[in-house]
Amino acid sequence: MFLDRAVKTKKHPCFSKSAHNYARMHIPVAPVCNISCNYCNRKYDCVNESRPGVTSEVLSPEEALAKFRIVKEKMPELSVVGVAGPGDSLANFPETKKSIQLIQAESPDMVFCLSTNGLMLPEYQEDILQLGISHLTITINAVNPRIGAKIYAQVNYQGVSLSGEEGATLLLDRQLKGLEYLSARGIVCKVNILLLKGINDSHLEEVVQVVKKHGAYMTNIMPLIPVKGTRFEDLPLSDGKELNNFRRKCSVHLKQMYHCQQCRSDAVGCLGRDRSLEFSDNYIKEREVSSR
Ligand code: CLF
Ligand code: SF4
Repeated sequence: MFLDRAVKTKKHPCFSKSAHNYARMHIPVAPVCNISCNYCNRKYDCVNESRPGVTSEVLSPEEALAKFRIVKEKMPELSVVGVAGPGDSLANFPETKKSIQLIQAESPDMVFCLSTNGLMLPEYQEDILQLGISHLTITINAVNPRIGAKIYAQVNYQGVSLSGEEGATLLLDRQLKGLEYLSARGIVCKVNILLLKGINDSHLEEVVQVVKKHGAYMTNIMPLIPVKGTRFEDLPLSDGKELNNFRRKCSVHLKQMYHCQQCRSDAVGCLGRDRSLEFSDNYIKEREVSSR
């Protein structure tokens, strides 16, 4: 099993920089979210894995399968199918699961990948293993609930809404439990960390060290792109140099990602060569009309 994952990692452009000629496809089947991050505006895609200000279409599992067929036919280099929003993949688990099952039945050779805030990981960890998902991204911005309380306005779990340190403690506990459980069983886990200046910037190394202890394969420190109308809209920006300095500092502890594109939740193509618009619903409809 672990060998199989190593082979798949070589075909995953986010986890292996040398896999840059392979393409990934996001299926936007997960519109709902179960937490409230202070940098998020739910009019758009989940900022934890996406460029803010982008709104992606939402597809049903059957529509995702239909789109997959079109993309696969036109893009032989397609190797990864991922669910990265536009909300949280596990807050919409029935849709996420069904989409993966439908695509897997046709193309068992695909690498399947999920991105999540991690709140529901312990609930779904067995399903994740059984579904044959090999790669997982969890966003963990803090490993200290005092810092987490500044980042998460609300954590909604089993019908109860928690805030402050109580919410941040619950979220962290479940993120780390899921990370540890799945890493120990061979799932290749990346941890995304948003660099929030004045909030978690002096805490990044600690986050990296703790997630490493719980089995993370690599971390991806991402710049925050502030979104209007959110509590963090006025946080200072980080330039590329500062960001890479943080990454280099943390690389002493764990492998770092330097090539993240902060893609949309309906991204299609190789990293840096996005072709999502070409496969968007509107574009396909327009092409059908003009060919009549
Ligand atoms: Fe998508 Fe994320 Fe899987 Fe990649 S993206 S769910 S791990 S297949 Fe990749 Fe895009 Fe960066 Fe994400 S470049 S935002 S790290
Ligand atoms: Fe927004 Fe993503 Fe945070 Fe949910 S997890 S509140 S979608 S940034």
